[in-house]
Amino acid sequence: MSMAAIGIALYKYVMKYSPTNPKYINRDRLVLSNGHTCVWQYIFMHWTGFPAMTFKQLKSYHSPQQDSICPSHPQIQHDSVEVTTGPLGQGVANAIGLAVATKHLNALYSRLDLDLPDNMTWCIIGDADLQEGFALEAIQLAGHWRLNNLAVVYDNNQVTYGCSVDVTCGEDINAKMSACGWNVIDVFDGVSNVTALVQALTDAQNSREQPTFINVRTIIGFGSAKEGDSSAHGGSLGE
Ligand SMILES: Cc1ncc(C[n+]2csc(CCOP(=O)(O)OP(=O)(O)O)c2C)c(N)n1
Repeated sequence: MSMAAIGIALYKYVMKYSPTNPKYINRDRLVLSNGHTCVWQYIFMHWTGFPAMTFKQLKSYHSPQQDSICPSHPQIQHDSVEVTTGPLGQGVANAIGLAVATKHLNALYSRLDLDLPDNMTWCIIGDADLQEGFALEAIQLAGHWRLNNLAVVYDNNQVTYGCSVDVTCGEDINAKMSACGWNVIDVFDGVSNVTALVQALTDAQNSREQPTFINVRTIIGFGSAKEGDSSAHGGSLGE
């Protein structure tokens, strides 16, 4: 719910993808490192017309239904899921790997004077992805190698599983990302300002020299009775 506006900005205005030809080679890659929010991805797959993602399938989310394509973390065998995620931080490292692979292919094709592939890799993360050491190792490599075909979109709701972030973490994350060589963009109203989000995503696409970190301030459980509270993380929302 806190990422709904991010989804509209990405899926409606910026990301390059095809619901009817989901594996075409020059598509953008989307990696949901905070894989526990996969119902967000499933809903956008439904709205944008991925044929298999019917409303009936959406209702199978998190269920033991044998033919469900909506498991409680995204799995690569389903269309439009590029990477299976779940262990926090791992999607960040995988996304950086995808961006490296794209750069490598682009370098090979440049011998034929082709600037292809030229797709973006978008990686969505939550607070806890930034608390995993190996994500930070990959982040420093991405900055060092100037992977400008990569954007990390940070769902900064300052709430994790069971407590708020300030209990364990008080760093200046923007300064840290800048120090790692990233282009840093702030979006202060990430729950409703789609225009600002589209602008930030477009700026990331246009970055010439650096990967981009978009620090989006959001509110967990936005619109529900549990808005802003860590109980919105995984429990039922109630009435
Ligand atoms: C390496 C690892 N440790 C623990 C977990 C269990 N876990 C799932 S979600 C979560 C907290 C996520 O917090 P945040 O990234 O802020 O997401 P939000 O609550 O905002 O959705 C934890 C600890 C995990 N998935 N991976």
